[in-house]
Amino acid sequence: MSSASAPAADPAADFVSPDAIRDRFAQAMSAMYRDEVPQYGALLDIVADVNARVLRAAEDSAPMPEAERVRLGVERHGAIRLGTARELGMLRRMFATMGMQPVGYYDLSVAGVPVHSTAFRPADPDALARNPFRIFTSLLRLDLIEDPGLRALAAQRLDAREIFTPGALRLTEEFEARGGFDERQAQDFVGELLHTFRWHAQATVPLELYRRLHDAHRLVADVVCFRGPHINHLTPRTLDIDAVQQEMPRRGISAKEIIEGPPRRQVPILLRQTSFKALAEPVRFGDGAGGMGAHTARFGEVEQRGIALTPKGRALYDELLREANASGAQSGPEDYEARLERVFQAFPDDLDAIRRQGLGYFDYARTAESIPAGVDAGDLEALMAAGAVRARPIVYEDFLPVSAAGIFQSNLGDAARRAFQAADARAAFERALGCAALDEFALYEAQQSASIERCLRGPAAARDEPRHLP
Ligand code: OOG
Ligand code: NI
Repeated sequence: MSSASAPAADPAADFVSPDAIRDRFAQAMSAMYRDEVPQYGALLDIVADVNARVLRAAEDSAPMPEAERVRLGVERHGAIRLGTARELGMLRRMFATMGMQPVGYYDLSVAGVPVHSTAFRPADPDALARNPFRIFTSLLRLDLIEDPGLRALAAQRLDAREIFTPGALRLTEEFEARGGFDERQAQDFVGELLHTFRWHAQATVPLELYRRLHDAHRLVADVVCFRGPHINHLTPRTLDIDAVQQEMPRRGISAKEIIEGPPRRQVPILLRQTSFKALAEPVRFGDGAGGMGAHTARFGEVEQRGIALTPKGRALYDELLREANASGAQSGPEDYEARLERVFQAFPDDLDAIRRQGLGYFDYARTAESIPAGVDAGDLEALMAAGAVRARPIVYEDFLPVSAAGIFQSNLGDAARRAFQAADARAAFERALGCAALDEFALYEAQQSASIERCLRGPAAARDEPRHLP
């Protein structure tokens, strides 16, 4: 306690900012995964080359601002799968120390995968600009394992494990008590948390149980049979995913045939992703000198991000993707790409049309101190027309795991009952989380509204940098 005469020390002054901790954690995860999965390193090299080429080509016409270049260089997302409600609740508290909050709820059971998920990521634009590191985090749904005996065995295994180190648990409590980490604590915390996401070449179960769990679903085995939720991929962001796709086989990486998501366009929307196949890795089974086997979990992925869509834009996107997937599911990759491009002609492909039709989110800023005479300073469209305000697309910061799987099963029986069950599952997920997941649309909407407010209210934006489309 400080005495009445001494000025109270401001503990916040010594705290490392959550953005800085997240940045270090992201880079530590990337270094660890590069060590563990050499092909990830090869993919990073390809992405760095392709991005450098795209940036060079745009240098004269639309150079990317320095801050965005830096963000691009460190930008990754990863994915993990947890086993219990306690693990999810605890991880939410740990990610909070790094400014990562749960955004969105994804029900993957509609794609036949027994998990539901959220994305831990920074929520505000400044934090995203610093380092947008995201971890797609799934929770296994044991209730979807049909065999009650197997379900009980799995639950027992999961309840018996501890995926966090004592140090990580203690530091999280200290963070919550004091409201921040000092330099030493921040460093220790990153080191401790890293252990949770390591690969374990030793399974915690005998091969026979692994096989039974694997038969129920391979993700069940992936979660239940190991000491912790190994990171299963880390994904860099590219400015030209088609170029990366072509380059992968040239450097000995066998990519999957189709890029998931929307087709190549002038104005990228949402998210396009491609990956290379998961590796079969040697695993020792049993509690001691058990037998050798293999487990396939870890892979590589790359993505290109585009503009965030409004609910109206997203509905159009979903409808078009469904249409492209429905017609002739049997045809080959070339046919699919051609069909996708044809179907997506119904989605406007210039920024102004997307904006005017309310399909995407934009960040608005004034471009000049003064407004030309005769222009209504309270009319956004008039300001736009007069060149006094500009609109830049807001980048999509979230995920498309279900539509990426190309699966839309609207015919699974009684729709009302399914909707009810889905609501139940979400409530259980959020109880485990310890809070509601933020609504991604509300975040983009808030950013857009705040920017409009600033334009109508007042002084010019400090800068008007040319903006690279994501
Ligand atoms: C889900 C991964 C989802 C993405 O990019 O959509 C994801 C998982 O398999 O754990 O990372
Ligand atoms: Ni991914």
